[in-house]
Amino acid sequence: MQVRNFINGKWVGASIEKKFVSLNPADTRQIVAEAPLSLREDVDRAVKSAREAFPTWHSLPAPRRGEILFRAGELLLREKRKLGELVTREMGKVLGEGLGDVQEAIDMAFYMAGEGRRMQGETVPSELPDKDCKSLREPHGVVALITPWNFPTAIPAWKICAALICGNTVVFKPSSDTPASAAALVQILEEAGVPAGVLNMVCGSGAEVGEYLATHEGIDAVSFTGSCAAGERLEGLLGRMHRPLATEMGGKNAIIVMDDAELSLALEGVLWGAFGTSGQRCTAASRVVVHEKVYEAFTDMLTRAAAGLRVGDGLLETTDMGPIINEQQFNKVLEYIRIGCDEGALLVAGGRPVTAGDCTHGFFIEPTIFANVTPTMRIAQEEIFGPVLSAIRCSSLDEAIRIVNSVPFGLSSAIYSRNVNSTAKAEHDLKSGIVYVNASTIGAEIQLPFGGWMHSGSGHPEAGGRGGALDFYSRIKVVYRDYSGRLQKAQIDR
Ligand code: UN1
Repeated sequence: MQVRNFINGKWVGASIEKKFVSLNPADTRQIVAEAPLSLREDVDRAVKSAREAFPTWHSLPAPRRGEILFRAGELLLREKRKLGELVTREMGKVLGEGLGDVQEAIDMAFYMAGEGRRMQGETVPSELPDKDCKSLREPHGVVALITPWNFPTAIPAWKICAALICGNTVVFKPSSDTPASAAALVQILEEAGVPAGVLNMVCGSGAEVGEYLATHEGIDAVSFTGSCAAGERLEGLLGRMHRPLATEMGGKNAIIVMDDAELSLALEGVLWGAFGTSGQRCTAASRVVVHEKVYEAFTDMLTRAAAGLRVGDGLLETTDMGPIINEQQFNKVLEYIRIGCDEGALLVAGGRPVTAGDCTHGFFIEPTIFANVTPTMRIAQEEIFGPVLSAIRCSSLDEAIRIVNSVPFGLSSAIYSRNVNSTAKAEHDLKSGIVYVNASTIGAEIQLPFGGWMHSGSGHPEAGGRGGALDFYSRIKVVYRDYSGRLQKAQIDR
């Protein structure tokens, strides 16, 4: 597939002929797409096109913008199978998850379409007579959206749908690992009737075009999901420019398993959290903190179950876990497995690349579990973003919560327990943007805000719900209307 940039309603090449390739991580002999390696001039063109389209898009009533998103939802639904297969071929996650990725985009399109008829501000009473007080939502203008490869349809859709319904125009830079999935989403929005210039896409490297786009003078707000290093750099740069920025970065999510947990349920949850998407979710569980009374039994159960997971091409029905996205991540995960061994953790499952049979040409790693991990080891503190789980022992709920909270990240956490008081305490004391009770750390739904605390994000949650995406993609204007015909002084005339 040949991917092109999408600027001012046209699919165009970059200003130079240079391309990069997107490979199937399950079989790197297969090229999924070639995409343009854009230059700064291409970003300039995309920003200009978005700026010019802004006034008309802004003045289109939000319910009408919603109708376009609704059509996009219908088209995504129609193309779900094809798009899901593309996600699996390009990113590697198993087909069920590839389809789930598209389902999140469908849900978001329909949800944001409905927001076009709500888009609430507030109306409150004034302390003075003959005076109205209200707040309105206004778009920022042109927003830059920079997205990762792990949810190649869902995360771009979260951002694009929310930005558009609020009346912004968009310049979108997808991950270089997943340009084909990104282009397929943009094509659907084009077909749904998003006018020329309202949504633009520029492919290329983060270093060359990502930062240039985020700091471009024609951009009014930026949303970034990706690595901590890149996100923190943007936080520094954009902070100085007073430019609104939402960052969604790393995680070191943990699941607590108490001695009164239903262990078979916890087992399924931990496996799904740790090895779903090959551990390549910001919300993946990379630590399990287990009460000492069930520690041996539970880690044995986990070890046996992990060894039974079938690794392979995500398009095959027999596959439980797909590959790692690319060689760099593959080497990083293997490096962390070496670090875990060197730190003295006990490798009880996996730990090696999978190269046999159909896996010869892909980036496959066995589902890996370390036991006897202590909370301060690097494998228990740093984000790995792969199928590596650390099992840590604890002797009480308080200790478990302390361990979970001992990392600089705070995206998602979970507790398995049948004691209502324990789960209530965990819900209250766990320091993360999302807490799951008797459910895994993954599976956030789009109608609520999604975002992390501390190093996981800048505290502007995205996705949906009040306090989520609408608050980020719009800015508030407060209007006081005095119809008394005389000077009234707030706080004084009372
Ligand atoms: C991410 O990994 O960045 O909660 C997003 C989940 C998904 C979204 C994950 N709905 O796992």
